[in-house]
Order: sequence, then structure tokens, then C-alpha cells
Amino acid sequence: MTQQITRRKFLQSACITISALTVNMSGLEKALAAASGSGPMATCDVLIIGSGGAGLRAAVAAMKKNPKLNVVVVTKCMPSRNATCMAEGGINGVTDFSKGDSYELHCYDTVKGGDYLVDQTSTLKFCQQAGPAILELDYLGMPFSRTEDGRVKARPFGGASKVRCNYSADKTGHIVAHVCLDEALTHGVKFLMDHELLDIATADGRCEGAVLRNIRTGEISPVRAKAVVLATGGYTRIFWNRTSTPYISTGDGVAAALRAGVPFKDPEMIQFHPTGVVHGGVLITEAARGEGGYLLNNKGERFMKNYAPAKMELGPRDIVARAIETEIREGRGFGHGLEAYVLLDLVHLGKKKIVNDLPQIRHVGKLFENIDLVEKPMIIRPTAHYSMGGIDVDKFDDMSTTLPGLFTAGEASCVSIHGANRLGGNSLADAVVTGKIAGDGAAAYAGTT
Ligand code: MEZ
Repeated sequence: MTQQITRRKFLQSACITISALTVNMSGLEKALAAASGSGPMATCDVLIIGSGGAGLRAAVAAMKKNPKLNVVVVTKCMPSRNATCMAEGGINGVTDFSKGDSYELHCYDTVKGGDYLVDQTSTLKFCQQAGPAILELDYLGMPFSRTEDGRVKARPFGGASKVRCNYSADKTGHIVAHVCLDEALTHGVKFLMDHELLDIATADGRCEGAVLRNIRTGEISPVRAKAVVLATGGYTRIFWNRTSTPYISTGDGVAAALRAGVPFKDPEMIQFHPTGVVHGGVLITEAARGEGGYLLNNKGERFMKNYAPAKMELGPRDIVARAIETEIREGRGFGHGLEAYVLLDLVHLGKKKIVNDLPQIRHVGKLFENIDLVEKPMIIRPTAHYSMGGIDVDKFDDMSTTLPGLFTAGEASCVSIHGANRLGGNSLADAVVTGKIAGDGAAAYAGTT
């Protein structure tokens, strides 16, 4: 409790207002603004829009690269409210090579899981950075679940040929976001809360900043920045009646980039996570199946034996989600229409395992459907979960786009790592890996302009 209060105070002292940013103008900028009659304008060096894992990791990287930079993260709400928290079950990356796993195998699984519609060179680079990124989170104090000899623990996840989904019970994303937030605060990142992105500002063929709106007062403010990073998340909220994406995540960055003429890649590549709460779509983590949960139809059959016999419930998400919809369509599900469902049965796992490893989804079961997963199966149906498409990344090595000065990271971006179907556990890895690259890239660019 004391720790939380101290942290909240720390965050408050890192929060700024638009007017605080105008103070940072150089004498020349002030003179130019006055001469053009435009009045003083808010400015910073690196403006990061979005405060999920990718945005926070980008901010940390930018500050570490050049501590003299003024790095500002814009967030619609509190920085800890984000879609990153909706990756509950774990983060993929090879941290244990003792059982034959390798970066190449992680890459192979990712390419295959993505139905081969993947840029294989970038995917290998991504997998090579995912393992070290997990060890870095561990070093920063992330409370990973542990093996008996103290190493970061991994659980099986869909489409993976080795066990490499590292986790903190079923709150992995939430904790990743908080570790990155602590790091950002420690490194002097500033936060502009309660602001949303209206548009990217461009001039002479380059990105010059962004136009923001204060969602409390409605006030509109342009902010000039040497480099802008769009880390605004995906666009799955268009499936508003069943999605695991939070209300605040509305794809603003992808839309703004498109309006500014930056290509929108693979827009049709949207992932439906197999297990969402029937009413509303809140996530029931894949870890439920990773820990041994069964999917059952109205005949009491583990129907995945007819679709992915070798992998059963741990097939890639597109295969499992399609199987569930097929069971429902062919009359082997329960209920009707939009309220139809199949069962996710965890009862055989026992109370101890559910309490230790899956406490959050037990809470979700009770909250949304009045079901205690210790006693009864959960009712589930696929939910819109992740956009594999997004802002086209021109160069993976710095996460730059075709618009000079504009960078992107996380779910907002598309490097073509995930193809037509992202593997569970690869989104948190994507957030921290591409976030770091984008932060480095933006800081380097800001330092040269
Ligand atoms: O990567 C994800 O989407 C993830 C870990 C989700 C989950 O089921 O927990």
C-alpha cells in the first residue's frame, strides 16, 4: 500500500501540462513563433503517443539513448491503462536452451503460425531479441513465476513446438506494463495524461509533431516534436460487441498515419482469440489451455481432436477459433445466435492450480458470468483480440515509417512478423522489442535534427 502511494506521487510529479511544454522552447523558437504571430507552441524532442508496453518501452529507450532529450508520453487515461494488460498468459522468448529450443525454432513456429505470410528476415531478428528482452525484464525486477531452481518459468502455448511462454501467473501483460512504467519514471520521462491524438502534423514531407485534444476540456493543442512514435495499439475495437480490446484503444494512430499518407499494411489480418467471455469478449487467457484446460461441445467431447489432433486445445489460435465457430454453426455448441458458446473446462485442474496460476480469469468468470471456474466450466466464444496489420514499417532496424520523423511500435505497427495469425505470447515480446527499437530510432533521429 505504502509502495503504491509513493509510486502514485512519483507519477504525479512526472505529469505535465501542455503549457509546461511551451516553457522548453528555445529563445529562437519563441522569437520565430512571435514573428509568425502564431504564439508560443508546445515542443518536445520525442513525442510518444500511447502508454502501453510498446510506448513505455520506447520512452525508456529514448531516455537511455540520450538523457538530455525531453521525452513525453501522451496517454488518454492513466499510463497503466492499456491493451498490454490483455496479454495475460505470457511473453514468448527463448531463455532456456537446455531442451533443444533456439531462436531459429521460435522463428519457425512464428512463421508457420502466421500461415507463412511473414517477413522471415525480420521475424528471425525479432526472435533473437525476444529472449534477451525477457531477461532484461527479469533484471528490472519483473516478478516472473519461477522454477524450483529460480529460473523464469515458461508454460506451453498454442502453436509453439517448445515451452517458451514465460509468465507471471495470468497477469503477465499487466506486470510488464508496470515494470516499464516504473523504468520510465526512473529515467525522467514526462507524461501528458487525458490527451488523445487527433492528427499527425506534417510539413515539407516530414513529421513535425502532432495535434492533441484534452479529453476533459476539449482544448486542442499542436505539439511540435523532432520525432513522433505512434504506439497507439490496434483497431480490433471495430468489433465492438465482442472484443478483448479496452474501450480507450480505438486505433487512432493507425488512422492518423493513413491520413498523413503512410501506408496501412495488412488491414484484414485480425486475430480472434478462441476464448472470450460470451457477453462482451473480455479475455480468458490461453494459459487456461496451456495449463491443461479442455474445450467441450454439447456432446461433452473434446472436439479439437477433430481439427488439430496432435495439438488439441493448443493449436494456433486461428485453427482453434475456427473450430469453435464450426461446432456452434453445426449445432454442437450451446445457446443461440450471438449468445451461442462452447465450454472451457478447468475443473479437473483443481483449486490449487487455478488459485496459483489463473487467479485473474477465476475473477473474470465470477464477475461476468457468475461462474466459479473451480466448480464449473466457463462459457466462451472467440473474441476480436489483435490486429496483425497496422502502420507499415519501412525499416525494422529503427521502426521508421515512410514519413521522415515518424516511428511506430507494438500493435499499431506492422513489420509482418505475425502474418495472418500471431502466436499467443508474441504480442508482449513484440511490444518490448519493437518499443525499444523505435525509442532508439526516434532518439537518434531527434539528436540529428
Ligand atoms: O499474446 C497474447 O495475446 C496473450 C498472451 C493472450 C492470452 O491469452 O493470455
